[in-house]
Amino acid sequence: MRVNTIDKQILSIALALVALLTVPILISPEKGTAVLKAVLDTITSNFGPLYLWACLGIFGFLLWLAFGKYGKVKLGNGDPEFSTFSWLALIFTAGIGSGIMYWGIIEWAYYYSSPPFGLEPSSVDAASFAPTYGMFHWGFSAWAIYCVPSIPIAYAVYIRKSSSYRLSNACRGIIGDHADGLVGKIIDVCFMFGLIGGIGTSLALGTPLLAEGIHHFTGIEKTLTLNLGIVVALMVFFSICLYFGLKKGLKLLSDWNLYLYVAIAVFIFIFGPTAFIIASFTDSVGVLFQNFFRMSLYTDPVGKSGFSEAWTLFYWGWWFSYAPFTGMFAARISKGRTIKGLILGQLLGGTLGCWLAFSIFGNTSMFFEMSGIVPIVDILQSEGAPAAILASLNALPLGGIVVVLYLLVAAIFLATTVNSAAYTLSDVASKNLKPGEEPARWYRVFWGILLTSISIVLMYGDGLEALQTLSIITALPLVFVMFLMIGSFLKWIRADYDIIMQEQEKAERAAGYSMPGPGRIKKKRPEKAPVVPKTGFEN
Ligand code: NM2
Repeated sequence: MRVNTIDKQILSIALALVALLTVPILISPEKGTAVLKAVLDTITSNFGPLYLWACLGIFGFLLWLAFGKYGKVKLGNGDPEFSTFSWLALIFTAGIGSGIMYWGIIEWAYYYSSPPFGLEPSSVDAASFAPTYGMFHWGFSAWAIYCVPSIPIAYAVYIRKSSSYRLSNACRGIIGDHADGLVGKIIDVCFMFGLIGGIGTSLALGTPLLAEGIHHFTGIEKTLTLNLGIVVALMVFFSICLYFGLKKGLKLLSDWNLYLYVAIAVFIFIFGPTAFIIASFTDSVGVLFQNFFRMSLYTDPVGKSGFSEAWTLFYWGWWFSYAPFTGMFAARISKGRTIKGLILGQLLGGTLGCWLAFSIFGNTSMFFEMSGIVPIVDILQSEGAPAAILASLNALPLGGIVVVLYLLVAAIFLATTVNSAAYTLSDVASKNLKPGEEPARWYRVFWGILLTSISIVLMYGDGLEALQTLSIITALPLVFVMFLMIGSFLKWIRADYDIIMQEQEKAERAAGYSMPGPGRIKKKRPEKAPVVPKTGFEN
């Protein structure tokens, strides 16, 4: 067993934090959840607005960056490694797990029955905000949270020529050599803590959905044992993949999963309530743009409905918890793209992918409720979200097949996300790895098991509330780390900008054509341009 590459310091701090979160629930689910709830209340009452400002601020910052002079900076020489389409697909599948299969269908129903802004439950106004809020929580400002870490990380690696994709390394502009010391370790632990919380949330939501499916087809009771069985089955699957490093197989699986996801969406769009989907989507876009700032900064300080804490803070926490992980991944696959391309690609591509789910799946389910075909809200309140999700799908033409495929996509989304998270965690909690060397196999499997075990504890606790708590808690340190990364990046780019542009222009002149990739710099065509350069947009 290879143990000399394990970073014991990082590992023990991360394990201690995990224990702090889970042991109280294990000892006493009620008291444990109450302790977490108390921590949550402290965070939301003191830092709630910070999460909202951070998300909006990050979104504004990215727009400024993309459309300002720094947007032209190319991260690394040469053409992008992947076509824009594959690049977007990779970013989407890394950052989106089974969560979208869950919330995409049912989120509207929560907002419809308990709407924001003091609206009447189940009213027409509530119905216009219901699908809009889902699109907001999975829209462009949310994707801004995902996108922001990718820029300093890519900058550190491709321009500052560092070999590490770690978060601590991307903060080096501000913290200097402390990145290699205790401060760096603390930052990396924050990253791990966040990812554990984010993945725990995805697993603890995805598992009951799969359990509902199994119950639906086999009649097996939905007990904790069934949930455990599913998590263990997933664990065995991850362990095999992680142990054998089945990267190619996993990539293929996740590609096909995305195609299947799109195919189901297209099927529902055509054979479902097409006119309603289009009308409701159109309405929601209008409502969202009209109310974007209202929704972004809604705290309800007097009414104290708790809407923002239960939803927007939960979501921003969840996005923040995942963001450094997806940022690291996006940085790895974005060499050769401009900052503008990286930003617009992630904001637009990611939003489009999520809106596809919310507008097609969510509006279909909403249509069934509104036209009295399936009482979705009643099912949600009496039997829970997974039952309401399956009831929506079942009401479609070929409902049985749609349910099976849907659950398959959810399971694979979950599996591929947990798998790569376990891989990344084992990498960050290692040291002295030679370039190209991978963490020990058993260590990868260990992280996979740890992640899944946490979700078991969470399911044992107090359901949705515990999850909402976990993501918000684990995200808090990351909000500060993100600011550190942005500061570091700005310091670097201010210092490097003139030299980068000179070199970029030199390279362009030598190549004799304008830069390829999204957001390419529009330059006059060279007089003679016999060969059309590859742009990366071909497929
Ligand atoms: N986010 C995108 O399960 C999932 O879809 C993971 C969830 C952070 C809301 C990501």
